[in-house]
Amino acid sequence: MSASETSKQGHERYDVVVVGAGFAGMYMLHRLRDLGFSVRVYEQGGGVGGTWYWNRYPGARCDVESMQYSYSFSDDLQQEWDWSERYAPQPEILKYANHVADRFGLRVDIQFNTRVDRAAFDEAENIWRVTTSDGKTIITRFVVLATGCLSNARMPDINGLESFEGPVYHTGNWPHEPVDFTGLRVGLIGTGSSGIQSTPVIAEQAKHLTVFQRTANFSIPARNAKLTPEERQAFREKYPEVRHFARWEARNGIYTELPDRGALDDGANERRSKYEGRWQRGGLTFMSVYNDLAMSRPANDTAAEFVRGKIAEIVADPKAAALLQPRSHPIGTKRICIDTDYFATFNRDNVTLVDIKSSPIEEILPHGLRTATATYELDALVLATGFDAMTGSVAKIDIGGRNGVSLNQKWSEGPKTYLGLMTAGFPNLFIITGPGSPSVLSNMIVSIEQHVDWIADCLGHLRSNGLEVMEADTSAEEKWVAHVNEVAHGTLYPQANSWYMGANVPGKPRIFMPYIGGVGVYRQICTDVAAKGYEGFVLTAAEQERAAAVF
Ligand code: N01
Repeated sequence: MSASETSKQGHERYDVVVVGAGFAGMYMLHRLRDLGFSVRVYEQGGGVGGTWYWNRYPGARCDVESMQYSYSFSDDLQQEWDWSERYAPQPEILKYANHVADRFGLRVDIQFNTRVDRAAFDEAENIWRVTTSDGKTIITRFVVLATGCLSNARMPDINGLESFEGPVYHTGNWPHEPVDFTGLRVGLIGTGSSGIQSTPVIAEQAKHLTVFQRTANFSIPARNAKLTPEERQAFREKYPEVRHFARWEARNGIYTELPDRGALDDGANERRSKYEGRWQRGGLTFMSVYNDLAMSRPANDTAAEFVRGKIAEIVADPKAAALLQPRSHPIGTKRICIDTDYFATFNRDNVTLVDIKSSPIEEILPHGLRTATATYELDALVLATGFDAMTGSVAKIDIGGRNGVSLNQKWSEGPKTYLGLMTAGFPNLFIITGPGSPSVLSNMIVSIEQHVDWIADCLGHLRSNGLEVMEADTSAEEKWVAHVNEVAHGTLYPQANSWYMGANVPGKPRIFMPYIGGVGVYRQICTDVAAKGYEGFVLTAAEQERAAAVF
């Protein structure tokens, strides 16, 4: 257990406060404790697991294969844990998170059911004062925000929502008790990953399911299956290669073959057969069949057209098929969805697709919903309407930096960071997988481990060199923000109204938030920055008389 101290005013005092006990917060705690820092983690949920603690909706699974969506920091851990399926269901991922917490004795340093409401930097003392929902003020030298990118569920702004008399569920904040839709007429709003995963499962149970679609989305079959002991073993044996590849070679942190050509380098038959192969294989690697799908519209169109053709083959009703064919954005520029029988679900007699683009929802009624052209009787509502992504959970904390400037003020025109790790004016405040880092464009655990290791090494460096304050340099930050922007605008991504762009939240600045340069390139940049004495950061020595008491 980490040692903590108590200040003269009676406040608990730690070297590091970590906000959030998801995969990032847990590993951060583990690393820092091993280095001998005193650490306290505050978690608003009642358990570990972060996004996997909250997102319990029917059909919730990870879209990265389970053998890869797992920690790599402990070989014992990756050798001993048995994933049951190619894509682990949410309860199994949560079980894994709990196993990690127990195996590494993490719980003792995590305070659950406690929100961090405020963090204010004291410039005179070079400390942070952190205020929690249980009314305490904690003093700490460093704060690490491990608050997650998709953890602030967004309620849609629809007239009359509060008047609905049946149960209303948000996929991102699902009850812990079982939800039974048997015999009910269910309305589901939203057709992103969450809506696409939950639709087939709810359709199996509900008397009738009406899916209200504003924007059609591209989705690839998961081809989920049980993992055999032989498959698991084969994967375990090649873990060194898999993990190395995921960290350094793959742009998105996922082990797969690297494409050696663009889509138009193959003739139509060859191209179709490659897309077919990936479609049959299933999963996110559909997008890495060619190396230019994210860059060239003509190349991208070939993949998009292939998927639209598949939808037309699967969905029996031509009108429904046409509505389900995405045409608003290039494929992959919104997070591609991975499904099990999503499109086929619209062939069921108890499922109706309603286009709310041409006929928007006007209001929710006590027992249903009215669009511009029809009224639907409903007993339960499912909102799969997404998140205030990447910045939403950070924005909920009142964070005050130098000169009394709040982080929300600083980021009012969009998040600005140096390497996604720190933001100028907020010393000793680190962000894990923040805006400006590959984050949500990657296998999150690969990016989480890279950030945690970098931050842990960095705090070790500060301690061994008697350094008290670390801060992003404003001009390094400006250059990085410009670089992130430039790289994004060299791709097709900004063409979509995606949550990557903040476009799903009215009033949110339109900025492409994650760094799209690839996890390997980014890792090298971070490694080089550290090797050059944390170039682009300002590091300040502890005052002589305080130096001994810093840690
Ligand atoms: O959210 P989304 P999500 N009226 O923002 C619609 C990860 N994830 O929870 O596109 C009507 O993608 C909105 O319509 P539109 C993954 O990274 C991963 O599904 O704005 N509709 C859209 O259809 C994913 O990308 C996994 O026109 C409204 C939907 O709601 C991210 O989380 C599983 C509306 C929101 O889609 C977010 O996915 C789940 C309104 N007022 C999530 N407001 C896996 O690992 C919003 N919509 C598999």
